[in-house]
Amino acid sequence: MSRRVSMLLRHRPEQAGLVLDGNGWTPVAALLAALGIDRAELDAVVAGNDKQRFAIETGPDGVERIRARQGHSRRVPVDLDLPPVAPPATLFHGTPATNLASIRRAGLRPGSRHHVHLSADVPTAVAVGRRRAAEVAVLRVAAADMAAAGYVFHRTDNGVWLTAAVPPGYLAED
Ligand code: HQG
Repeated sequence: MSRRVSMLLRHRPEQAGLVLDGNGWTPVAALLAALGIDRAELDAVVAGNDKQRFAIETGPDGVERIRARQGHSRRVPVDLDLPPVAPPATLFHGTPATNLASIRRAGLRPGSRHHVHLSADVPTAVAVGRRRAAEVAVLRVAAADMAAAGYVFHRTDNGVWLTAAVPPGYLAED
């Protein structure tokens, strides 16, 4: 059920006839109807999600709404409206070792998402890379240097760091 919610709120809302607003929100009631579950079941999915991927709040119109905190596909035109945040000196990115040659050439690219996703610590970066391969490389990103050069960073409420792209010159391999 959690995967299905991710799919609808981040990648393919139209699959269930959902419409996301410009900031990624959709009414809780619409999602419940699309999934055919009740509110208690949705609350359990949201609360039990290992990365706290979903946020529920009451919108300005008094209607309860839900969105994914990050990870939307580029094909879904969502602006999370997160403020710029000064990053720590170093952030981390875990990736399959087979991607390294390409990353050395091109830097980190957002691929099918809106942003490159960065981790605050090495264990988290390793876990992100492990989703895709057993042999993981962890890259160090000179985030404060990037920020000093004008690159913008955001941090989602669940601690994922986002930036548009990372040029090769700001990357180092452990
Ligand atoms: C790689 C999960 C070759 C990049 C995680 C990654 C994260 C390049 C893959 C979130 C490259 C894209 C995002 C280049 C980047 N050449 N490969 N130039 N630039 N790559 O899934 O960071 O569970 O879009 O290293 O925890 O793995 O969904 O990005 O391997 O927060 O909530 O291209 O997804 O969160 O893959 O993961 P992804 P990601 P959720």
